[in-house]
Amino acid sequence: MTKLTTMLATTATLATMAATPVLAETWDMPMAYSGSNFHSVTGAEFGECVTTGTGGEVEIVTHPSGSLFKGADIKRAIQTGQVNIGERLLSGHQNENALFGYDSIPFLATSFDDADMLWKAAKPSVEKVLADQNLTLLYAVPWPPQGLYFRDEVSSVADMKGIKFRSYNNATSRLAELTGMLPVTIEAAEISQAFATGVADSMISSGATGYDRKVWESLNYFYEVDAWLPRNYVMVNSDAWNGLSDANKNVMQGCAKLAEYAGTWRAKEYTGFTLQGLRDGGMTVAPASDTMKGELQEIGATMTSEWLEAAGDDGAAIVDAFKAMK
Ligand code: PCA
Repeated sequence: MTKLTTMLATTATLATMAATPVLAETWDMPMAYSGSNFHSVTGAEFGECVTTGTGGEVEIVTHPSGSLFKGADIKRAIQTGQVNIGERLLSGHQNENALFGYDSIPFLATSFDDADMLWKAAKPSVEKVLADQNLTLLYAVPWPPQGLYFRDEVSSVADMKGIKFRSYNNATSRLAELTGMLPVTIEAAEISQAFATGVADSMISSGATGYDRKVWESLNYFYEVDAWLPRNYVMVNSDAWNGLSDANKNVMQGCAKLAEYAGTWRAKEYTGFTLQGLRDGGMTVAPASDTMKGELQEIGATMTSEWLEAAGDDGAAIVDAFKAMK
């Protein structure tokens, strides 16, 4: 070959190499809540951001409504590498580690701003616990404030006695016990059915979840108690994370920041919108009576001391750091 043809051949080989795509990976992302829920919408946008940003090297495909794994199974699926990424309400794992329940302490952080400060205070400890479980945290988005749903009117804790209560974590089960109700744990994806069939007649949750699940078909009252604002967390299996190129890690972290911002904004917008949706569906939406509020505050104080006892020094440090920020 002449010098020129050798050069041309080499250039052609290099061009082919450059055009050969790096092997693309598909990451399935299980999510527990319905596709129309704002967390799921945010997750889908996050997935598109990563897919585009990595030039298709990492394609994220979301699976909402608990269709790939149910809420309770998502964390384990990520930990064990059955999937590389997923979203979960971390307080659902409070029985594993009390720290996971830091965002469900009644009346500690009752507004978006306070919940944000509490998250800043808790984040380093939560990230450490997750890292020990082979999980890397990407982003977290709050739910709107938690209020009480009932089929029938309730004006004091005495009225709650014996009512079947749908719970979604330890804190909600404990709240039921302390108010004399009967807790039954049910995933959000299944609550419409549970209320329609009388398996449960009440719950604590956001206006958003009641709206998504059209609970006005069965329940009639929503009392705004603003008990806490729990979060959903998007986590990655740490082995999968470590296997990414630095460039792709940067893309994912950038997309995660955008998702956290957009998701939080949506949660705020959705608060008023969904409460109006409950009203339009025929429900009475109102603040709790002063008696009920006072009684719930007392129960909240009991639950706070129980949590502090379970969460030890790390828990106390989170609450102290939060109070120092306020
Ligand atoms: N909705 C979720 C958790 C908190 C919320 O507002 C649920 O009810 O399962």
